Amino acid sequence: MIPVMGYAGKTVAVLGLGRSGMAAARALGAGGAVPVCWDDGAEGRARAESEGFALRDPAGEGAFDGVAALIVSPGIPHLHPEPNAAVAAAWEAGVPVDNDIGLFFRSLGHGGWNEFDRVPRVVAVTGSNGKSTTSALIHHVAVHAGMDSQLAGNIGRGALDIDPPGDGGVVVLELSSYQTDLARALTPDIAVFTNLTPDHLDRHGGVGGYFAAKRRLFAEGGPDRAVIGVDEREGAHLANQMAEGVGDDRVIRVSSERGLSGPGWSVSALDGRLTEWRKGRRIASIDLRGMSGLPGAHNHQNACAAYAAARGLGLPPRVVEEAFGGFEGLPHRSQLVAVKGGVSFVNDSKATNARSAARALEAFPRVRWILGGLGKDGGVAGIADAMGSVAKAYLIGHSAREFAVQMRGVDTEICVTLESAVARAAAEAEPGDTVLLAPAAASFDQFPDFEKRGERFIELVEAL
Ligand code: UMA
Ligand code: ADP
Repeated sequence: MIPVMGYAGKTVAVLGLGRSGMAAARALGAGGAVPVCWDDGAEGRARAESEGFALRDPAGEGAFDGVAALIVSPGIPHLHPEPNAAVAAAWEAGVPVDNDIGLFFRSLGHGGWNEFDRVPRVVAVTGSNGKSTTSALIHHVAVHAGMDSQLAGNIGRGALDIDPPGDGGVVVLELSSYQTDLARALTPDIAVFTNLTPDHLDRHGGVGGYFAAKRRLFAEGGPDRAVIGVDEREGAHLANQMAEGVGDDRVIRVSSERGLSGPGWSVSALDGRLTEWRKGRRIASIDLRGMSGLPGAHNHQNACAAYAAARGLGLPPRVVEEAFGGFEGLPHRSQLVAVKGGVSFVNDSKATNARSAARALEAFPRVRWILGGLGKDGGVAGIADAMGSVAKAYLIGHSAREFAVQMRGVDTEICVTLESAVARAAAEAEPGDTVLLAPAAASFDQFPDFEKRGERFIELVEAL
């Protein structure tokens, strides 16, 4: 755990008692602060009480008297669509609002760092898609290279939960827009922006607010190295603003759509061949096509970003290449579950928005596509161009009919449940086909979360 600095002897309110809130309460306590906790759900409150934390309803009369800060969990709205009542009360009382990521950055560089030969470094990864894969890949490469690396943040483990990094240690943090929007300190050594497509727009008041939240990672003086995906205009704009001039290699530009070169620093992968250019010279290249843990152009983009971050950490190209070869991918992201009778079954349950599902479709030549759930704004209408590989679509969940109407020219069948969709797709699949779960929708209408949806898919495939 990273003890929180700067609040010793002070009372700090913690709102939300899930993974990040509980980690924050413990870390505040370890740093000598007095956390007073609240969760709008009884389960969260019981969790805090069982660990001996005091409860205080922040919406109550005088709740912020003597309180130094309010720490808010990422899942709790702090601005849009409506601020949580406790956040609005903190504004009224003039109490600073922060989150566990802000606490992490303000607390990390203390302790015995003066004695270290090599100061620990933080790599922070944000973007709309590919954050978890890119973060996990950077961590995997760092571990392979013998570095003492820890992985945390939006990937499931609270940032304050990690062990204090030692001499030469590395922390890889995956950060969502909810986290970067609110943190009062954001000072990574290497910041990575994978890409930008609309998501979570209700929480950010539209795409402008969403981009503004993500780009906060690159503000405040800027990181030592900025790794930026430039395939969308937001990334191209950000890279341009971060660089002092054409040869400024504090910015590493990344693309999976075109080959980059020139006087700056870039990493691109056209048709699966990753190439690094720096100061007008080609430095290295890696063939990504045979790497089973990194299938498809979207994973080549992730590989480029991870490669650039690893180079920013000072690792040689051949060490990164070796590590890539041993990367098995993450569960629920282009995960090969089984090959039966020449048919591949792939679990991409994490494809919860249309753009990520489109990328998954493009990674396979002939697809029997299982999709549906709780669709997002616009459904799948915007990704018609990516449906060329679809032999047939099997629709499930709340959005099944809406999606079917949007898929003109594609053979569709409303299956309603995942069970029926897997059975139908398996029965109709021919050798060479891929049965792909890439829902383009959230899971909450039929499953507790995307992980349970993916696990059920695996069970059904195994039972075939
Ligand atoms: N709660 C309230 N009031 C509200 C809403 C929620 O009190 O109005 C309480 C709930 O009752 C619950 C707690 O807040 O007890 C949950 O907080 P949370 O939703 O922030 O969840 P945590 O368990 O703290 O997990 C969070 C991240 N969750 C979200 O951002 C939604 C986790 O990312 C992250 O791994 C974890 O912190 C540790 O850093 C998950 C996620 O789904 C993987 N992220 C989203 C995504 O990837 O799309 C952004
Ligand atoms: P995130 O953490 O940003 O949600 P993940 O690495 O968990 O990203 O991948 C989520 C889904 O997004 C994957 O299942 C895959 O379908 C898709 N995906 C992964 N990387 C990319 C990328 N670079 N661009 C677009 N889609 C991607």
